[in-house]
Amino acid sequence: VYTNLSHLGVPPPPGLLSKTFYSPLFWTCVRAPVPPLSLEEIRQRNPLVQPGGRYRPPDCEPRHHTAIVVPYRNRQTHLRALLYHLHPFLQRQQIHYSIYIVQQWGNSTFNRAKLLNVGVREALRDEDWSCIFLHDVDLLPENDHNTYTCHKQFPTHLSVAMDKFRYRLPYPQYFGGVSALTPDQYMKMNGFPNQYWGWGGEDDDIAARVRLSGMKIVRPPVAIGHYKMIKHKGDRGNEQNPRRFDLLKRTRLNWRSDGLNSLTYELLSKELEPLYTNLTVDIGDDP
Ligand code: UD2
Ligand code: MN
Repeated sequence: VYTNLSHLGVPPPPGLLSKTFYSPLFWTCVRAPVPPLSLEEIRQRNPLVQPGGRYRPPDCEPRHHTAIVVPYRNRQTHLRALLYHLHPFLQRQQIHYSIYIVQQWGNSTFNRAKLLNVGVREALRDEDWSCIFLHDVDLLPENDHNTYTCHKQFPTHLSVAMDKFRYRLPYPQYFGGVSALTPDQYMKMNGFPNQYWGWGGEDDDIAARVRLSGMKIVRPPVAIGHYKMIKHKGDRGNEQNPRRFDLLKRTRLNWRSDGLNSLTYELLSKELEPLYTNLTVDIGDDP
């Protein structure tokens, strides 16, 4: 059912359907990219969030237990925007959750997938999470119907419609941005690759692992999986990885030996900050 919301001054999503008639679910809200608030002000707005960025609905027994794992280095304003939006969003969904920021220590080349492996392993030390979300720091969910829960059988890709890609899936196997797995699904595919240093490729490798381990990717409807990506330039220390195409040719050979079962790192600190659990980790460098 498509509704005309133009009388409310709600703009239609670009590039989708007609200019005047569209589902109200397309945009239940539009995220302001960066909130003008400090971490302390965000904390005050979320009085029920416990140290470590943990929350449990006070008035019911939650059916979902979700760890949010964010690969991170030097993105302070994006982190504030994420926390500002995500905490109220998850509380409205009545989820028992915790937010983990996995911070790569030092100046070595950034390695998103390895940081995600570390985050999953450390999160599972804390709790028996029923679902793990892998979440870019710069993506803000725009539709409350996009529930942060897992599919029983298959890994989920959530960020199917981003403003960055004009609210469309850029290509069918695309798995970047925000995804979710149960611990069982994660183990079944031997986690994520550890060998992708620098930008790119690791998301396609993860998508390939899903298929190679006998699973498939499920997605919410385009109307639901709406995200804003905060505009940014490439980071220093995360330059395009020229080896990504060669690595991707070998996923089929490598996925069983490179991943969760070959993961090594040193956890330098774990702090329960008011709005998130901060894991600072030495994951080594591009050999
Ligand atoms: C795309 C994918 C992303 C990943 C990446 C390739 C989207 C929306 N996302 O993101 O999932 O596959 O391509 O590696 O298409 N980060 C830091 N500090 C850094 C560098 C990276 O915190 O110095 C983290 C942060 O959480 C960021 C994520 O890594 O969101 C991905 O890096 P990006 O945002 O620079 O890459 P982008 O937007 O092309
Ligand atoms: Mn980004």
